[in-house]
Amino acid sequence: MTERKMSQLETVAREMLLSRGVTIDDIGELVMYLQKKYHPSLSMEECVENVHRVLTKREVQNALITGIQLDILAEKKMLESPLQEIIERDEGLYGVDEILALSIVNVYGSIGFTNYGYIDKQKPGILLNLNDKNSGECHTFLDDIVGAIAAAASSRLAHRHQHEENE
Ligand SMILES: [Ca+2]
Repeated sequence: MTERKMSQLETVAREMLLSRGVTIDDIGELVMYLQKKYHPSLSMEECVENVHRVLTKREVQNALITGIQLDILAEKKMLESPLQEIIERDEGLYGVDEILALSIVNVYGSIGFTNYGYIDKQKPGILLNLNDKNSGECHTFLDDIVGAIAAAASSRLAHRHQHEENE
């Protein structure tokens, strides 16, 4: 990645992501999972580069710091009822975690939405760990955000490949 000055918001968002056990490589692997069937020669480096690019977007950073903060507060049992119980139990009908993640999904066009739906059903790699309900951790928001970042990075990658083919 070329040198550039990272905003404080981006630095914090990246630190929060790491502190919750999710690396850029973990998300890169999800991108590989989504895209390898379309681009057989795809490298892990290219997947990771696209994840880095997604993380430079302000709407992505905002979703990250908001979602992770709510997960942490739920883990510490610091939210008020009934939100505490809803987030702690990851109640299926809540849906705000998915809505927050949608602000990320379409940053690079609508195929992000298809990728997001697919990866949310399959739950490969890090998404399986984040969905482990016996871990004592709460990742009600983070699992959707991570899936959405991977979906957006996949869209970005697919768009760029399309441009290369048309040239
Ligand atoms: Ca969730």
